[in-house]
Amino acid sequence: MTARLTLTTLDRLPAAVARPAVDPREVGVGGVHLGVGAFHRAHQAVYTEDAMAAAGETTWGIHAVTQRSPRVVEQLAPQDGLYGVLTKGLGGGGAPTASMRVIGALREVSFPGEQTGAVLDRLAAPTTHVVTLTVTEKGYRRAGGRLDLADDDVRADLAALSAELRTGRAEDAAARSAIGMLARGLARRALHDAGPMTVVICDNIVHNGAMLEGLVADFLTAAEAPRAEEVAGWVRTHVAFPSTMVDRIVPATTAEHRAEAQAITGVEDHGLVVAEPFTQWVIEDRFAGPRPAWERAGATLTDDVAPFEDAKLRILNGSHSYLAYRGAVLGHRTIAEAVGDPRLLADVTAFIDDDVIPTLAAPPGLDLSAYRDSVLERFANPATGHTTIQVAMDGSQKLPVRLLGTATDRLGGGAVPHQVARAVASWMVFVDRTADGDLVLDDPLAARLQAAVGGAGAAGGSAGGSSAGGGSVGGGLADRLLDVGEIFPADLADDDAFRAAVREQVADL
Ligand code: CS2
Repeated sequence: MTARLTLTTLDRLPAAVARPAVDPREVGVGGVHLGVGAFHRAHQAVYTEDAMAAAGETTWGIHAVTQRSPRVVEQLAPQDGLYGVLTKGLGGGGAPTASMRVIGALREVSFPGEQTGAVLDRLAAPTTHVVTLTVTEKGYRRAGGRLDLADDDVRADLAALSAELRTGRAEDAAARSAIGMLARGLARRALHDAGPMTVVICDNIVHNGAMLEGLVADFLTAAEAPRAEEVAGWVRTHVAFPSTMVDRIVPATTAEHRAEAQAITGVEDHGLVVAEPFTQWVIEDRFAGPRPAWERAGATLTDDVAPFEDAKLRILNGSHSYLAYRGAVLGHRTIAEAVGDPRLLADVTAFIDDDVIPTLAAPPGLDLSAYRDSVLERFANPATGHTTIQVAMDGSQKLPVRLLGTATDRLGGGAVPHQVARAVASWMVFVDRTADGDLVLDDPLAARLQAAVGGAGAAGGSAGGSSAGGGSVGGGLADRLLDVGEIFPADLADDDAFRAAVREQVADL
């Protein structure tokens, strides 16, 4: 029976395995994270651990909250919160490399259900100074850029907050949304006047800090209780919401990854995450109170995140989605295989050069063409095994951030964004193929999209996809998906030049 990674077995690991930078036994909780998926464990938690080591601090341990299921708690709690990061790179000559380090920064792990009270108390504790979030684009429960007050989970969290504000007594009903957990925690902090807090959003969303601040304000404004405005005022003056750009490719962990890690460590690690060597974190230098010395762990603090954010979301993430959809339809299982396809490499390079870079202001010291090359080189790393279908998830949430802003800017500059149109068409053809059942559409709008595609199909057979769709057939698919208002803003969907370009590209694909 193979031993499991725990504080006990930690000291027996082979020398090749890097131990936690700070002894987890010495670390106290100073932060909360909402959405403890693989990306958090491979990114912010690593920065936080290294920041503690660099600054000789032990007060930035993380209370990590999973969102959707208790699975991560079941993985980490029996391991004293410990997990490994398996870094998969390419050495000289292209030979794959692998290194293992164990992270000890997660000191508490909880699932909102019966542990909501513990999370809210952590958010309200004077010793907690930062909250980070990675709940994915769809996790913020937005509709039209604002908080979706018709969302059942949001309404349930609002009812819980209203009850606490009315009675002044802790209301620990299970949190049903990340935004609800956050807003309820900040409200409890306000009621106890527990000191300033900085909320650091780490999701791929444009101007993410301001977006989240607006959602919290929407939530508190919607609370039906006498003290709601007092709490909203406290949050406005005591809580900062800096924007950030986060970057590290973190594929889903597979059984092969776990076997590879166990061969290195000699222990079972149910919380293992896998990542590329590259990592970057750019944070707006706007904090309400104390924070980990993240810059001493390699993060960049800046007054203006926007150029970094725009370049990353539009060049890296836009290309990622483009390769994912084209690649999946053409049978490429991984991003590395997709970018290794000369047709797709030519398309994605033209996308970046012709349509994306003209819309960007280069961040200080960054050459955008060199950045393009570095991104495509990272995509070509086969060692991570990052799959096209993983990147293809949640397209309805990702397209506006990664592709449509570029299209709007290009049109505003008087150009027809044919390359962006081809990327959007690639997504449409992918959606069409999922309606056939040979590809999986994992998207919060899946039913809406497949109904639209089915309608397109009814309008004239298989519309797009691998078929040799003619203009009218491809046009049916393009028209019906462009009319999905939750994705395509009216000014873009109604732009005749853009619609024609997308129809043309769907027919061509
Ligand atoms: C990817 C991102 O799955 C996806 O949508 O594009 O997770 C990407 O790997 C990260 O943003 C890289 O920093």
